[in-house]
Amino acid sequence: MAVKADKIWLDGELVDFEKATVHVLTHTLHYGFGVFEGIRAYRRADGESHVFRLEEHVRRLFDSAHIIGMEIPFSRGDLIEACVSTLQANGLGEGYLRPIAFLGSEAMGLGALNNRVRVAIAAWTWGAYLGDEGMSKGIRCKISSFNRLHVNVNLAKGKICGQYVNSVIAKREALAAGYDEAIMLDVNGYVSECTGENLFFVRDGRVITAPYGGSILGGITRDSCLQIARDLGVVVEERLFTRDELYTADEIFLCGTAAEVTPVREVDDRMIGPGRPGEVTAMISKRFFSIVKGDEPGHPEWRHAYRLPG
Ligand code: PPE
Repeated sequence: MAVKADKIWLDGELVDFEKATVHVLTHTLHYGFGVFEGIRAYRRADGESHVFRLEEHVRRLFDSAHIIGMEIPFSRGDLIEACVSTLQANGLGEGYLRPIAFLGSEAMGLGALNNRVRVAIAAWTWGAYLGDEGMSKGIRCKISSFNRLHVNVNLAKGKICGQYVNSVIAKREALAAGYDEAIMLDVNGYVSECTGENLFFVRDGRVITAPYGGSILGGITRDSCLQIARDLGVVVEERLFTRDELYTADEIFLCGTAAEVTPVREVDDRMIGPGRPGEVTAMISKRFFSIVKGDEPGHPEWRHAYRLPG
């Protein structure tokens, strides 16, 4: 994903894109001690722009920082405002926001207790994360040879920079083998999530996903899909399951801020259902997109409206 924008918010002010640079001795570049978020803004059918579940994303950023013992030198309110200002400064009525909190370059070495905590927020336009064709026809997944790390190794409820090495190697392995995405098992062999998405499957009309308490990121889109499924009267289960349940699923879909709701048509070269997006997936996806982009009146609490200047 090539990124270009006019302005980036850095440590409290909007600076030119080219000037938002850091030193090569930035602590987080070496050790991964930092936290980040991915947030989408959408324009609805009536022209209203909104940031999807902005408060929850900013809350998770602060939770992630708290989990690793990092103190962000701004309030939640400051960063909510900063996210909106970044979209506005770039003239983006919709787009993707990437806030990140990281340690500065004052000292190297693991402790570096006095390094300054810095915060940046970038925004850019990001289309279908797993491709337009993947979105309409479904993607092909492979069970990764890499496990999701144990919950006492990865602090799974945090969106922590260094933890993403596990995701990146799994994603690269899957892409190199000709698949679109990797499905990761936990250390006990149960399905946890994908490299940057939570996973759901459907069997006999029920929607099943891994429990929040496992080695998964507590996805905000996951929570939205669970709520949408319940709104639609679909039975949902949060429970452990194994890869063979995926092979025999009627439908599978992935969800995340970047991936939105993306159907899966194949796992480990086995066709899922009839090999195209299923009915329940379509229902949930339709409702999701009509909340974020259409005119669905439900869940106004998920939308943080904003205006572009002028
Ligand atoms: N699991 C992981 C590991 C993950 O990174 C994400 C988001 C999710 C689940 C879904 O969470 P949520 O966005 O709250 O529904 N992944 C972000 C990073 C994508 C990237 O390539 O960078 C995202 O979707 O923004």
